[in-house]
Amino acid sequence: MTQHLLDQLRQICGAANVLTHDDPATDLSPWEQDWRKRVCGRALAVVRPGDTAQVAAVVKACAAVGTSIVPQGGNTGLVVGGVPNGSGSQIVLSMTRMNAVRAIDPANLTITVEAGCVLQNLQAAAEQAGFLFPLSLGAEGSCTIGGNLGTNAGGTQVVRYGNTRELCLGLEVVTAQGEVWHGLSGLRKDNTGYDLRNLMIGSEGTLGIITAATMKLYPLPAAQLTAWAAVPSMAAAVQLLGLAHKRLGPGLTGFEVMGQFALSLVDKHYPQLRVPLWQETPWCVLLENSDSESESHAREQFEALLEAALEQGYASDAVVAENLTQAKGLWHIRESITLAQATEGLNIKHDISIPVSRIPDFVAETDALLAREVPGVRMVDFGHLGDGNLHYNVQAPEGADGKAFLREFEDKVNTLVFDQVKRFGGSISAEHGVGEQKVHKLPHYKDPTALAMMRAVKQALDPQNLLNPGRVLA
Ligand code: FAD
Ligand code: 2HG
Ligand code: ZN
Repeated sequence: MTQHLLDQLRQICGAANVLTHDDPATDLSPWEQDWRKRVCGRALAVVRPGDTAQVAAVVKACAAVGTSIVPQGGNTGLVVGGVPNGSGSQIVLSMTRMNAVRAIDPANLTITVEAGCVLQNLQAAAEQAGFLFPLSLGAEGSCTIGGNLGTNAGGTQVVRYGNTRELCLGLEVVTAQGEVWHGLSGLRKDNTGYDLRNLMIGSEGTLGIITAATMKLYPLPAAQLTAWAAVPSMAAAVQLLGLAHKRLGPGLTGFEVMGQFALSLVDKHYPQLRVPLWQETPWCVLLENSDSESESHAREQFEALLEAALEQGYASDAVVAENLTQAKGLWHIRESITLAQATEGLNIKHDISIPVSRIPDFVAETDALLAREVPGVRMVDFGHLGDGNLHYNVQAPEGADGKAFLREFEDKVNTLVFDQVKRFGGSISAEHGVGEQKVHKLPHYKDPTALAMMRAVKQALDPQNLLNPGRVLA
């Protein structure tokens, strides 16, 4: 039966696009190993369709024999959602061959792309046409728009433009039955029933396979300035955020916070990046001001904001990048924290959200709790403060064995942090999703009625449990 399925898949996609372990020269680990190297699954085959009709035919062939499918884009996900389990019986449906830009509609301010389009290529296509596609994250050189939609990715521009969901106007989706939903409308208003688009977004490949999307475009700003500020406390960072909202309005397009230990890791592993100000302050903040008028207008506004912040004690020092190269350098430091942390060793990641106003108390209380319960633990705190979204990450004590630390403490740390998140009215995942990593935690923290509705939706759309089983819902 397996051989028959593989033959069918080869007929649909071409033999070169169905990779299996039978060929000893083919290494499937790039599709089987997750980015964080937490899990290495085993696939029956990696299938690489070239168009939507092929995706639909693959799903029909798999559904006929009950073979489950793991959709995969750039495989940069951080919660074990896009790699196969260890059974050797799942198909990885790699979308990266479907990477075309199908259309740009300048008057409608939209771009329609296939799901496997790499985010950076989508940004470049928009820019070439004279527009901004604002979704931006550290993995943009390899993550795909299909994966961004699958996870409802956030990134560093959410404070102004919203998550991937807010940037999407239409989807083309292959259902679990292998039917195609043609939903690439590009409409900003459509009240003809249930919002299936938003249901698919963030469903992590468990409800349908996204094959293409129509995304919003924005005018390119006339100027974009970046500043780096040293702030004396998390409370001061929150006050600085309020001031930036007030002074810059919609010009505030980025507001990131970075703790001293997180920056010390960048300094340790990438000294050539020259992290500014970190040694003299517990927190640094990265701000971005996008201006539709001119660079001089942006600079004037930005410098006035920073002066006021210094006067009011919300910042103790600050620098504004002089040019684009300097600005890129500052953003590169911020985006290097994940890699620096990985180089330091295995760690526990959190992508929590809390109302911004409560973050200073959350951090103070939870830091103290963890220090008490897990002696020597090192906190790698950073993230999208403008969205109330923190990467409240936990590194093993200096010199400890990472694997042993995870074995002993991962569940305990997660429970301590998630209980605190619940107490503070937050969410246990604001960005990376549930995947396999949080699937057993979700029932403890999600409203039970919401969870029951999620199960009913899954049962209705994918009754055979073919699409990414064991992810999001156990
Ligand atoms: P994959 O990892 O391949 O898949 C992710 C999930 O989406 C899986 O569940 C998969 O089944 C599903 N999926 C993939 N393609 C499809 C499709 N076509 N249809 C349906 N489901 C699909 N995330 C953020 O939100 N913000 C950040 O700032 C951020 N920064 C990152 C920085 C680094 C260095 C790294 C390594 C990761 C970062 N991430 C961030 C996480 C990751 O990049 C995002 O989750 C991204 O959206 C995943 O895209 P991908 O194409 O790699 O998807
Ligand atoms: C980021 O904001 C990503 O850089 C990754 O969401 C966060 O490494 C992390 O924990
Ligand atoms: Zn993030």
